[in-house]
Amino acid sequence: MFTHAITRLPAANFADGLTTVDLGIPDYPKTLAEHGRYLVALKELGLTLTQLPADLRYPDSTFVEDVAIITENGAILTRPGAESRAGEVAAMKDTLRQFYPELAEIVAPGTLDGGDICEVVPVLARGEVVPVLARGEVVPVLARGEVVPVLARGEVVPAPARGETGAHFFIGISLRTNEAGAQQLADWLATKGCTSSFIDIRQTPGILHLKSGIASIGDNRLIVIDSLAAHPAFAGYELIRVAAGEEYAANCILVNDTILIAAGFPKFEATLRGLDYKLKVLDMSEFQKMDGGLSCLSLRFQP
Ligand code: CIR
Repeated sequence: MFTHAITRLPAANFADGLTTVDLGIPDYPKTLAEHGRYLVALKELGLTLTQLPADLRYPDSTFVEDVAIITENGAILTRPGAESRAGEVAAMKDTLRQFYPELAEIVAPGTLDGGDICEVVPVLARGEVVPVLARGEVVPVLARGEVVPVLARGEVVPAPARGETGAHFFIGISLRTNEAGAQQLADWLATKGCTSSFIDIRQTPGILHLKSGIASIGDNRLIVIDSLAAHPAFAGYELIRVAAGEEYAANCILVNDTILIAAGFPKFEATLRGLDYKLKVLDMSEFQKMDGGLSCLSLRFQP
């Protein structure tokens, strides 16, 4: 359950940020309008927002996801892989300290962008009672990245051992996140009782970050683009494939009981509707022009 989110207003020079796509120059008023609707969506889902002011020094700074990772047991500041984004961490440090006085940091020579980090949403949260299921008497619970144990309905999901959350993280190694950064994060996660696996996307065409191509939506399901579907780390999950031509839609986010998806991807939307998910569909055209997606625009957490 998320109760808070940190966001940052797009700066007037948003169009001067980095991009690898050729979709035109973002329109600033339209960017602000799309961002505003994103904020409204988060508020409607019950989140309290901390909105950082726009910062003209950093045209990409609205993509706050890249500068910190927040887990159930603490937060860590990243060291962004793009030189032009390095200075974005300072403002996030000041903000996050209010929630997490002990902040860890990725240090040189490691680089890491939050867009490369995907936390697997467990099927059921710890302490929840296994519900009556339509499909049978048992439910698999994700623990440490594996589907164990199988609990009968009415049982309570076991509490983790001291210091453990049992959460699993996929860590993308990309043109932004190097092996040293990935290893630092994996080591830090291990101190929090979390597990991780590395997904090398350096040879995967068309995606900047790991989460440009996958998303975790709970229910033991992963959204995945075709070129990542065969990765052994994803075996054991039910894969929801994104149709060719709709790859951008893979970057969606589960916020409490609702999935936020980008507008304009009808096959993907129909797939999720067919699976009975509650959806909010948001126009993301201007952010797509700058390689940004729904996950990039906020850090969502429960302090
Ligand atoms: C960049 O290239 O860094 C930005 N223009 C886009 C960052 C998108 N962030 C994300 O996917 N987490």
